[in-house]
Amino acid sequence: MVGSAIVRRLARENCEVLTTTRAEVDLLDQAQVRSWFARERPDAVFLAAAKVGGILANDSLPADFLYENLMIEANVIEAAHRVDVAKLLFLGSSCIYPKFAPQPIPEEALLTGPLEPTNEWYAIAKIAGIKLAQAYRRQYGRDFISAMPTNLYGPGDNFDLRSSHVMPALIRKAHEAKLRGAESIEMWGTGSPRREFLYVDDCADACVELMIRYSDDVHVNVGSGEDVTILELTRLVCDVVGFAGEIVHDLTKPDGTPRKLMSADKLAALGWKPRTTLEAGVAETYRWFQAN
Ligand code: GFB
Repeated sequence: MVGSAIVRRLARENCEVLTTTRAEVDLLDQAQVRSWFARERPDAVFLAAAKVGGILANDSLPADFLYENLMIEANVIEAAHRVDVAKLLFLGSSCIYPKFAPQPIPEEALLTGPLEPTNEWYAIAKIAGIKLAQAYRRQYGRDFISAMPTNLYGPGDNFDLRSSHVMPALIRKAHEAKLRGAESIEMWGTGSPRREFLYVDDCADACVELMIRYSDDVHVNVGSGEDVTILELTRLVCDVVGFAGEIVHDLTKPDGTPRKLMSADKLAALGWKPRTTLEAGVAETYRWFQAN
């Protein structure tokens, strides 16, 4: 989802875009990654590839989330260093921050407290990615930087109800309930956790800005600066989809972290802000879902 959005955004830049498929290069395989980099010799790298998923996938596949993300980061960052890549942007996640971090969360909150248990495996891998970028900066003078996006959504998202994040799950559930003429849809948990959402094309735009203009040790939060409760989000999705039934709770599913609104100050100081409202982004994502 993020990689495709970055490719769409790069169409407006004067550059040649190099991509590859999972079938051609398995990022878990060090030899394949090194030979791709040695052959293609990119000037700049957006490292958006990752093993990702929603709260249930994170909670039930800890080994996959930790191992695969560590391998992808280590293989790509070391390969980029070996062929003298001039700039690399690593993408992390807002779940790197402590479960009870001050809100809105400043970049400095990293490693100041215990993580949210449902996604600590993924978070540890992403923290290692930030540290890899910093370490190659420090030891080898590489211009490797990191961005921490909030919960992203948009075209190309995963709509599988077991492994997806909340946004695509709700869009699919509301759509199918509407078609079936169902009386209700199920929302996991209490609905009270707050989440910050960013449309993926806005995230891609921020990534390109950072790639061109930012060069520092400290990672940069990439968010919208606003959050909503999961219940508010569920109501919004139902409105956009046109489902007027009831919302019922599935309290056997976890809530996860109570709130993770990131401070948008650092990115705002660089002159960047998102363009897409939550309403417009959900509507666009629903159009994509129906078409695909
Ligand atoms: O998006 P989500 O799966 O992940 O869930 P996190 C966010 C909230 O939505 C949780 C609730 O409180 C869920 O219980 N929710 C309600 C639902 N209905 C649903 C549903 O049908 N499906 C899903 N998936 N959730 C992830 C992390 O945390 O956020 C990752 O696990 C990553 O590591 C990602 O950081 C950005 O926001 O809780």
